[in-house]
Amino acid sequence: MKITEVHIYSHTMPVKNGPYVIASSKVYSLDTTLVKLVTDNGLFGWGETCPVGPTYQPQHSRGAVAALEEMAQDLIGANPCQPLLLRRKMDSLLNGHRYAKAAIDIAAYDLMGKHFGVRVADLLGGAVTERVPSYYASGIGEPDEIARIAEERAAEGYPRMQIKIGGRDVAIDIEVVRKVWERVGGRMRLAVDGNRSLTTRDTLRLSRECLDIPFILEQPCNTIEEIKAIRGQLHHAVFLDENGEDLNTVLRAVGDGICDGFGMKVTRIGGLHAMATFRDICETRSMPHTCDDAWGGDIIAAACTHIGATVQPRLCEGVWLAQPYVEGHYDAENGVAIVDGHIKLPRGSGLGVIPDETLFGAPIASF
Ligand code: 0XW
Ligand code: MG
Repeated sequence: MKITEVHIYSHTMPVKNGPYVIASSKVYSLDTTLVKLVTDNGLFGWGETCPVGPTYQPQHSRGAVAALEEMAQDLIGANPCQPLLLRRKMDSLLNGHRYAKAAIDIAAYDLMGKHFGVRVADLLGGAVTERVPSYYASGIGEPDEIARIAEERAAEGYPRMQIKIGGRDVAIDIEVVRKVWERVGGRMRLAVDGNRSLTTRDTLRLSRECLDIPFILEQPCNTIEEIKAIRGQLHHAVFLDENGEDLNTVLRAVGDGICDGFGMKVTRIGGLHAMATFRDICETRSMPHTCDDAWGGDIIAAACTHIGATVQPRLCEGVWLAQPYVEGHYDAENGVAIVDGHIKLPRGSGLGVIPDETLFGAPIASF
């Protein structure tokens, strides 16, 4: 099987009940980039990448389009059933830009699954569950409001909630965490995510003043060095998210004992092929982790769910989807959704999602 056509689409997704506010971004609408690969046997596969605005990570939507345009012509003729060789080919065409390469990688997995008549989760090693746990990310808000949201999500069946903090007096963040714990303590596992915004001083205070509350502290400070400096004084387990930029950084963090787990993004690490390697590194060292992306529609949602379904349940911190913040689906029948805090693994071959491409308009570039 050979790639004969590459089409790139851009699609705007307004944030439902927006803006979505985290310490590093405030977003009202996101531009997602979709890729359709067509092969010589008449199959097609879809990929997607959608940074949550330009300041969450050093990635942005127009960067994704430019990187894909840089590589696309030279991907004609490549075999999508060889994701390792495809990655090496992309690395020979463009340095870095894993988040753009991820869209090609995801489309290749979709194609491979369709070609062999199996689900992407099978290609990634096999699903251990048909119902993947999700988690809810709150956005930054006032203590009573976030506690109310937590109560609702616990009642819905979410096993975990991520409380966003940062960008203000840490005393308010401490109050948020306390109020959430008072309302839902024990009913949901909690993560407290600073999205790189806290000083080491405020991180230490938060951990010290919430000594009695069991949460994991996600990406509190901007750099690995800051986190490393205070790690020994913290009372909470620490997960890296934004700092987990590539497999080499993951190896460093695991090897040096810098963290206790990861919030991981499929596109940041380079796609499903790299994500499977990440999952196996984490399993080797019993490191819990999420399988998320920063944002995206049904294609990203399906990719995250397929890899999430292959993670050992004791290490699976959940699959986050933007779906609660997005109106509608690309695929009206098989769209990926969170129900009772969990996500059903799509049934069809490949990703199991076939987008209605009329939603995306004409491709912005075709090769
Ligand atoms: C909650 N997320 C998975 C989605 C947002 O884009 C940010 C991210 C995180 O954990 O930082
Ligand atoms: Mg995070």
